[in-house]
Amino acid sequence: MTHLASSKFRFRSLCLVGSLYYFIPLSALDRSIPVRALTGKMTFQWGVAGAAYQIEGAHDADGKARSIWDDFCKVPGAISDGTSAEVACDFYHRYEEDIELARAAGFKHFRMSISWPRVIRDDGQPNEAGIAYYSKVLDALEKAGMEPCVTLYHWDLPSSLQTAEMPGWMSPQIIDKFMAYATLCFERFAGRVPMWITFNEPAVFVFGGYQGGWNAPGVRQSVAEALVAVRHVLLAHAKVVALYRSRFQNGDKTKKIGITLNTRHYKAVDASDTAAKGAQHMLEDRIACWSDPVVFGDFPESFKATHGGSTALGLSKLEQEALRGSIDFLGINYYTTSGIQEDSPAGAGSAWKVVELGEASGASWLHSYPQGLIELLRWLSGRYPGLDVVITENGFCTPGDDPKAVEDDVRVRYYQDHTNIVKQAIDEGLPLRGYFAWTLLDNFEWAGGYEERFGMVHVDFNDKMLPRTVKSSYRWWQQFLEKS
Ligand code: PNW
Repeated sequence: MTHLASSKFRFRSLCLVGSLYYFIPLSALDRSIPVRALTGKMTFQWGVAGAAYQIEGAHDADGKARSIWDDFCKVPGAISDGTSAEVACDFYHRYEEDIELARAAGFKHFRMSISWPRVIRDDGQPNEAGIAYYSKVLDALEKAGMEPCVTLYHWDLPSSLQTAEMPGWMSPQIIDKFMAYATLCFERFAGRVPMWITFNEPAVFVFGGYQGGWNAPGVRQSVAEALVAVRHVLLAHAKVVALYRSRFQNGDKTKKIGITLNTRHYKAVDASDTAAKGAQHMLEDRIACWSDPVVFGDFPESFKATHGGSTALGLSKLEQEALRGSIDFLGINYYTTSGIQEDSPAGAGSAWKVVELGEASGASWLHSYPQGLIELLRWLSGRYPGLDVVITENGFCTPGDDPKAVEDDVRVRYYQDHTNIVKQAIDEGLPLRGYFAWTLLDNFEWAGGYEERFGMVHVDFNDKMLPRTVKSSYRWWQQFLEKS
């Protein structure tokens, strides 16, 4: 295994780097800003989620331009099993049968992403063939009675925007590029898409792509440098939401736009003050650093203090105004929880460490800890009263070579436990509006290649025909959704 090979694992373990934080006092945030709860009356959404790059394949079909992930897969050691997503599940050619699988499971909502380099050519002109493909996918969803939730950016930046002159999300020019791309998507698809997500997991593609280098484009630099990309992502989000609201949403409460964050709960596992403060610190450092700006218009004080003096985090009044209230719902991807435990050198009383909780999976970072989900939802609702939350991903990983791949009882149990928590959260009155399972098909798991399976449908990647076989978890969903 080369240095980059365990990239995904290293991202997750980076979360542990510096786990011996010292408590930084919090200063009060402005909680007076009303959040826009647009979805209050909607029925609960049960859906299944996926992302273009992980399933589509057809990497150069019909005029598709290259993406930074196409390039990254060519870097020796970047992907743990040396594979790529050139073919993946070939969803591009098989979307009809796969959408039928999702429909037959009983899902009424389908989260997908648009591949930017598929719909815009490197010369900036629309790629009509790529646009036609998404149009057909939306038609198929409509026919199947499923409502689309579309993510604009699930990590596959066009390679032409990641060059020496134009370093991707590090460049301020990316904001206008993203606006042009979003404008095209809204113009072509907004009439058929009631739910949009600007970004999927900005923390992962910013810190994985522009700091640790374990995600595309594989740039390694300091956290302080990567904060410039954090800033650009947030400003691009605000601009695109303003565009959507003024030209496409027009006050229609059935249309929504939000952002999706990678979350985990950070739970104090002893009664010490240190653990409680450590957990709060991590929740702000990893989650509120994105959600505070899009709700309140600024970063948490603790985050600013951690990165003391970073000019990238200084937002002007205008920028704060643009960001404040710039989501109709908060998307959270929830998979796991980390425990926070006091770890004091004798007498110091202020250091803590991260410990693992729950049942292990086929991915080192993912331990099943369902209780953490409701605790995180409570924390969010305390910090952002009335803000609608949608779980945009939740799922479990089994190893690529698992001999019991199709009888995936562990995944059944994971879904059972987490949907129980979802029901409990609804009963408790938490503003949880939807849940999307990750994911329909086994697929290309980024730097983990095909060694990690998250699907409720097995795909045999060793067979050229890529046969699909439903797993026990798929049948479990079928029964569950029939009753819901
Ligand atoms: C998500 N964590 O990433 C992505 O949105 C998907 O594309 C991916 O396939 C899925 O999870 C499974 O890995 C995550 O550290 C990254 O808790 C990090 C975490 C969770 C999810």
